[in-house]
Parts: sequence; structure tokens; C-alpha cells
Amino acid sequence: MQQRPRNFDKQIHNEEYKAHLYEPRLTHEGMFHDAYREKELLNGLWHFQVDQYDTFLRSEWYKEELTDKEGRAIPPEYNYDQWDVVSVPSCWNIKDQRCFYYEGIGIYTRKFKYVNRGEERVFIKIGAANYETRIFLNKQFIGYHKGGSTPFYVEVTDYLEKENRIQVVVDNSRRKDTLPADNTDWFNYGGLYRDVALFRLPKTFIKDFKLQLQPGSNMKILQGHIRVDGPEQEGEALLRIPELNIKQTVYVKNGKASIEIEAHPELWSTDTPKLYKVEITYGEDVVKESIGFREIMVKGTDIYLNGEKIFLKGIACHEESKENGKAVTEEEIVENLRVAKEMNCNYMRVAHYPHSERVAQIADTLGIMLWEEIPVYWTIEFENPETIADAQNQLLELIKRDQNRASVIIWSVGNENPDTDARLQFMKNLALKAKETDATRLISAACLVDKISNIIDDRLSEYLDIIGINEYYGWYDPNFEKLPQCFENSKPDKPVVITEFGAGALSGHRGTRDDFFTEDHQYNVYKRQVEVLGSIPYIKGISPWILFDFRCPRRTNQYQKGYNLKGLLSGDKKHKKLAYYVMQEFYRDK
Ligand code: GCB
Repeated sequence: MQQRPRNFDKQIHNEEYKAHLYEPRLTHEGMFHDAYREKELLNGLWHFQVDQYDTFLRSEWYKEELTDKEGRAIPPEYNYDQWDVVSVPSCWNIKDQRCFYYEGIGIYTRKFKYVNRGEERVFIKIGAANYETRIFLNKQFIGYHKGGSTPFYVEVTDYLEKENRIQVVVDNSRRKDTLPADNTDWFNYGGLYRDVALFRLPKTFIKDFKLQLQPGSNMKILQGHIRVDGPEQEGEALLRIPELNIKQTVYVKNGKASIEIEAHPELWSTDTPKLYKVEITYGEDVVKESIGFREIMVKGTDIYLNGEKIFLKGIACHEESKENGKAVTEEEIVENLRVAKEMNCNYMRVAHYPHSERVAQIADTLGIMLWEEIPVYWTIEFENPETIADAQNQLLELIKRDQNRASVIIWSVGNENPDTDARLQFMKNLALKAKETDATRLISAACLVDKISNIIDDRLSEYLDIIGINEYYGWYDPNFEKLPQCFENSKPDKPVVITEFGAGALSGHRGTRDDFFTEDHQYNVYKRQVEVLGSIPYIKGISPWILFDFRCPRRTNQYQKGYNLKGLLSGDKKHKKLAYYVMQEFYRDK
């Protein structure tokens, strides 16, 4: 151990200041079932401060030590209540013009009251914060979370007082070891951009609850599990689905129970997105759910929903709006799904990271199937144990969050990753983990074609149910003839879904079909693409890139100006480009 210099000053010399701020780590294990639980939102105006030098953590501002040991005043370097306020949820890039390109640390703080209602356990949930988050409550560090788009939960029962101060330190610095890593094709928004909520639960509560149609049961068996948390590890739970006349006692032992019930539900489908109210009671706790029952499977190169062959008529979508960045509103989510439906879609690729949990809840009610994805994007540190653990945790957080959503039919473990041995190992493990955790959905990934032999031949395919393929013939690769050739060269034994194709066009910009960035050029690429894709028997779905234009710092020409223009709609979602109608027509006739 290096000796501490005699003039060591903790405030400025201590580079180990963060070492004790990684535990407790908030992971999928700390999640609880909250889909339709009562909650108290801690949204609203929070004080906010950019913290470029990480001084909050370095100087332990959370301790609010404003005097020395003898009680003499120390000059304060902060005053939480004088900081500017921002609304939560939001992205700091949007709410404060000075922060548009800011990447780094931001501190959020507010006060709230708490009145104890007797025997209760209290938790705080953060819907998402990008990317690394530390939570402090009443001068104590209570949890650390990694991952920019999944929810996390921390128990605060023992930290609460009548008047509380919470601080949330969010760091969106791009790094090599994160997911995604430092290089992506979208904007790196920062902040506390989904709801912050407080939950009061009984001493023993239902922590996890899943109920789905058992695959291969002729659509007659509802299967699932319950996990409880708290001192009452043994007892009877009551499961009720009034509309199906189901009232079943389930025995909980060691905090766990399996569910298996024979039933004949009306099946959830895109035409009739039937949802059932499900209720589970255990001791004082009740959880409610709204669940659609459906079976999704593949056989040969076909995809079946409830035993019938389907074609995934889709569109890819980012989580963004011009006005709100990633902190999209309920209305914006509904509007995106509505426009997709109007385009005759029955499916959406929710790329490249988990979007708000409201997306799947709303898609459940509208009858739109979803592909959900974790941000294993392009090149990441496939061999770094910390990155591996982070990816697995994000996957499990996503699965746990949306495990009861009928709309979610595919878990995607990544996008356009280089086919190296390390990547194969990394993604194979994710695919196997997803399957082992959830057998009621299909596993996929958006892969690239082998560019040298022009063939679909990604080694990861072996571990996938559906092979996703991104291809940009007619755009990045102007030799369009290679598209039909590639399909001719390939003999996949599984369904292929074209997870991306596309071309950029500035809304309203017209020209010939040879002029880049005109709607005419984009239209032409779409026309040629669907003509080929529609004729390949093993292609069982398409999700062109992308529903609307989105912010992207890599795109800097005179048309793009910081936007990726491959949208079928403009960035403000007001203008439909010509190519939109190509898809609308193609899907109508498909
Ligand atoms: C891709 C990526 C997507 C990009 C898109 C593009 O293959 O998966 O994230 O935005 O291409 O526009 O280049």
C-alpha cells in the first residue's frame, strides 16, 4: 500500500472516492411486480445541477456537513434549494439548452414528506436513468444501478423520515465498457427520464408473478409462478380470473409457487387483443394484471401465432420525440403505435434498447406484436466480465418487466455485432439465458450478412429462433443485384426477418430517383426492396428502418443536420414521406 502523503487532503487528493459507492447494486433481483400497483409519483420539479467534476461524490455533499468537527462553519459550495429546477421525468439535453450536448454527471434532488401508515415496506422505483445512477436518501448512499433503459428499485423503509431529501446522481458518459458502448447511431440523452415512484407494500408481498399460455399445451394450460418476499414464506395464494371463472388456490412454499391451470381463454391476437383481468392475493398483498394469452412459435421457416402462420408486418422505432428526447409521453407512444397501425403494421421492432414499459402495455391493448431488444449494439467489450454481467442484468430486467405482456413475442439479444469468437460466446449465453428464463417467447438478434460470400451465415443463428437480418442494398451498398443473390445463396432452416433496410430522405425534398436524400430516392429503394423481399419464401417479417427521423450526431450533411433521415415520417412526425405509402400498400396486400 502506498503511504499517504503528509499533506493528504481528502477533498482534492482522494481518487478512491467512489470505491464504496457500487454496493448495494440494484439489479433484476431487487425488482418487484408493480405493473398495476398503486404508487405515489415523485415526478415534478426537482433541483438540478450539472456536476462536471463529480464533486458531489468526491466531496461527499450528500452528507451535508457544513461545519467542522468543532462546529465551526465551512464555506458551502452548493445550495440544493437554490439550484435551477427541471421537471422529472425529462432529458437534460432538452430541458436546458445549455446542456444539449452535455455528457457527464447531473445531480437531481428534491424533498418529500412521508407519513408512516403502520406496518409497511416502502420502495422507490426509478423507471430509467441513463446510464449509471447512484441514489442517496437523507445523507446516506442507498444504491447503485447500471444500464440506461431498464427500471430499478430500492427499499427505503429504514431510511425514511417525516421530511426527506433524495439525491439522484446520473452519469451518461459514453464509455467502452457500457451497453451500448461509446459509438452508436443515436443521440446520447442524459437524465432521469422515466417516472420516479414510491410504493408502499405489506411486510410480506408478491414480488414476482408471471402467467402465460404454456407453449405446446394446445393453448389450454396457463402456466406461471409466484415469488413472495418477507417473513411469510409459506401459505396460500389465491389466483382469480373472473372472466374465465377461475379461482384457484396456489400453495407457496419457501417463498415460491408454480401455477398450472387448465383454461380455455379467448386467445390474444392482433385482430382481437383480448386481455383478462388477473388478480393474485397473498396475505395482505394483492397484485392485479391484465394479461393476454397467446402462443408464439416457429416450425421450419414459419412463425405461428396461436397455431396460424403469420407474417410480421413491421416497422422499427426509436424512443424519441423532438420535444421530449427519450422522455416520451403517453400520447407520443400511442401516436407512434397508431401511425404504425395505419400503415397496416401488426408488429413493431422496438430498437435498440428497452423503451418505456408503457409501450408493451399499450401494444397489448392495440394488438401489435413487439420485438424488444437490449443495447448490445455494434462493438462492445465482449470479453469484459463487467460488460457481460451488465448485459445479462439488463436482459433479465427487461424480461422481468415485460414477462406478462402478450404483445412481446421476441427478445432480441443485440444488433449488428461483428461475428468474432468472443461475440459468439457473449451472445450465445444471452440467447440461452433468455430462453431458459422465458420459454414463451422467441429469441432473435439483428445480424449482418457475410459480406464476402454474400450469404446469410452468422454463427449466432444456431442459438436463435428467428434470424434477423439488417441489409442496406440500394443505400450503403449501391449494388442492388446483391440482394436477390444473397437470398439465392442462402438456405436458412429458420424464419428470417428483415430487421432493417432503408434509405435517407429529407421531408419534402424532391428530385429524381438517383438523387440522394430525396423522397423519390427513398421511395425507389423501398419499391425495389419490397419487390424482392416479398418473393422470398423464408422471409417471414420485415421492419424497415425506421418510423421517424431521429437525432444522431454522426449525421452532418446539409440535409441531415444532426438527424438520421431514414424515417418514413419526419422528425416532428407531421409529414409522411412517399416511402410510407409503399409500406402501407405492401402490408395491405400481404
Ligand atoms: C443500422 C443500425 C441502425 C442505424 C442504421 C443506419 O444498421 O442498426 O442503428 O441507425 O443502420 O441508419 O445506418
